[in-house]
Amino acid sequence: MSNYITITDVKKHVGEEVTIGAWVANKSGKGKIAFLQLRDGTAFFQGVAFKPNFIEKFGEEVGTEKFNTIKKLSQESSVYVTGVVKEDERSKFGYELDITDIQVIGSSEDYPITPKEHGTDFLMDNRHLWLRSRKQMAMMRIRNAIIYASYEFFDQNGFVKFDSPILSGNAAENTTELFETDYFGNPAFLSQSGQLYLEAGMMALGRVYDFGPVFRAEKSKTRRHLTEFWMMDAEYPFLTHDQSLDLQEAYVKALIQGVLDRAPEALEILDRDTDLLKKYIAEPFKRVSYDDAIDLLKEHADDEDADYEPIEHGDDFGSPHETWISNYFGVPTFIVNYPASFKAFYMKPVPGNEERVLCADLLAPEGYGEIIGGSERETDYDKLYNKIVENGLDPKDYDWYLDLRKYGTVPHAGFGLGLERMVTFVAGTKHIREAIPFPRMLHRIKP
Ligand code: AMO
Repeated sequence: MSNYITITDVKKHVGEEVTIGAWVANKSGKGKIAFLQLRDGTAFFQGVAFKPNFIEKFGEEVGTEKFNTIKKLSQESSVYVTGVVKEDERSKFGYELDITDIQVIGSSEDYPITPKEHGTDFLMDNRHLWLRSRKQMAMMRIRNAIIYASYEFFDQNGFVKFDSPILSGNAAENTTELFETDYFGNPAFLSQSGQLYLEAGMMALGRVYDFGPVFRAEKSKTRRHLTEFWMMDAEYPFLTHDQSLDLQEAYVKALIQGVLDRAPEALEILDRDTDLLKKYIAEPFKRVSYDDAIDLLKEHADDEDADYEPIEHGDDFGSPHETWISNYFGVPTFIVNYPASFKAFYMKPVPGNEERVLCADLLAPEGYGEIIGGSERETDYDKLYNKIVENGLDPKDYDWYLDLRKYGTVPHAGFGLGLERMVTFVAGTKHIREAIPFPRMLHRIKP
């Protein structure tokens, strides 16, 4: 077999005979000619087989047999295909393969996902195969580019990766959304966020971050919720709340830039408006207080595009409120200083106003909803202890976390970004289920 290469590398081999391991995404042609749409994960590429060339090379009998093998290839068969790389201005990819030989690796009979339209449930049931489609591959490439950019950003900004556990003896966020499991006869919980452990890491190493799967037993059946998702969590000492928002803004911009740099083809496949993405990088994010946002919503309640329920100070936002606010500003928008009543116990109150906390949710524009939740943390032992009790939690479960306020407490803040929300936003897709290889949702745990 000749030189084995991947499809993206064909440009380095123009005029040479190469072999590519690939799947047949589609096939067409008639009579003496066959076209194969080849896919190997790196790119799509067309191969052309011409019967007379096979007969010339292999003789009538073997040449005809090989050509017929190509004609009979069914969708998603795997093959080693050999051919000469040619430049081809007509194809979008710019190259084509003049096929000179074929070897079938694995056949594929009655592949369920055909080029025709399928319903979402059907595609989700076949997620293990749906992942091979052009759009789904593009989603995974965007996800990969965001992960890469995240590691790069944290590394360049002095952060140390600090892995927090998944099995935990206490809740990090909200006890109603915990997945409980049996840990040798005692209850244990799947992590909802690595934050509390990161705070311990921060006191050892300064700036720290983690990136891992988290679990929320939320019974929400929305296009923004998963029960298992991946979170990038960061924690840092000695930054003010505003400086913390500056850092988050720089981080989100770096993630968007990372996708523009590393996955431009994926954005093109998904038909994403990259001018908008560039605008989010170029313009400052908006910062608005929770109370001002409520005033704004009340003021615009009768507008034609105000597709939301009436809202009062003290109420939490629903998705329609978030969508309206972010559309109103047209750039990612931080809503700061929410009421303490519906936020987590560890947040520090706004100085002089115990009812509001130093937190911020970052709302993505275009209706993609919240992508980051973050806050400055309570640093005082007694206040934190009381908040734990007020929230109906058992201080004994948090003794180690309270210790962090006993031994050299420092001002600190942090945030968590939901990877799949970010992927959905950057990719410009409607539903979060396409942003993760195998989504876990209220009614789906298979495949
Ligand atoms: P929070 O609960 O706001 O904050 O979560 C952080 C981010 O995680 C994402 N997210 C989700 N994504 C998909 N499905 C869900 N069910 C889901 N729930 C949340 C969102 C959200 O902004 N400990 C804090 C972070 C911190 O302060 O460090 C926390 O977990 O993008």
